[in-house]
Amino acid sequence: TGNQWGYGEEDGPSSWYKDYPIAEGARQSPINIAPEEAVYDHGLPPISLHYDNCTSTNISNNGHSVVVEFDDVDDRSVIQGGPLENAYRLKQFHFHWGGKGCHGSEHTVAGKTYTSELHLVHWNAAKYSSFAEAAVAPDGLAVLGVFLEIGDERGGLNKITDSLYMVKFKGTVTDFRDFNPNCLLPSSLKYWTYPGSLTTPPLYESVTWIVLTEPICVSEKQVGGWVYGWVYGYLLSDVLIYLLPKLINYN
Ligand code: GRE
Ligand code: ZN
Repeated sequence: TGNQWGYGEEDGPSSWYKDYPIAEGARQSPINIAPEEAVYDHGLPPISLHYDNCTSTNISNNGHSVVVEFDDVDDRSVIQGGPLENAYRLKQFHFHWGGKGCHGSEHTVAGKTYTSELHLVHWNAAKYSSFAEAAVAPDGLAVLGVFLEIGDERGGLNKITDSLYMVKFKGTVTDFRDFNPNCLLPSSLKYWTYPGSLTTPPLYESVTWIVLTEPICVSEKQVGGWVYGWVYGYLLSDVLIYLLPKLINYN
């Protein structure tokens, strides 16, 4: 089966261990976060984010998600503080979302799923020389997780949804400049943190998870256009079918 993983009945998470035995490892993500069981650590500093306005480069459809990539040749866009020993560089962000009537978050909080989950992926460039090298190291990656729930429109998300028609097909890429992910963050940076893994194959156990406790709101209309063809956060076909009224003309 090689790299033919997915989220269907045959190729979904419960069969990933066949090609990726680490799926049965000891620090796999996602997890259910039990706030009552979380221990408050007074020694943990706040999370500090420095995102530059000019490091985003492109948006693409990799067949599993929509990904926005960043120029990571220097420390212009970084996360630091919290459990991290040094600054980690922003490499990309992507979303996990659901289908009609299904929630798409990967982490759950006291058993609750959210509509969608944003992952901002950073790597430890102070210690490793490339993203690929960091991705296999226990302290290589730091992923900031943000829950999305339905509520008021989130202006910052429109620049992304307005670009989805350009990446309708798996493997398509288009320019995406001057996007500052600050516009996708809640006002509070209170977080839960734990050592975990990538949530998709190759499932490397290299991620320090920093999951924000406060979700952001997005409107039904903003997220509604994303769901067709996707179930439980999983792309079923190679085609991202995008049906927001304002984009119907493009399809
Ligand atoms: C993913 O593919 O969903 C992923 C990454 C990197 C870090 C975390 C994560 O590609 O969930
Ligand atoms: Zn992810």
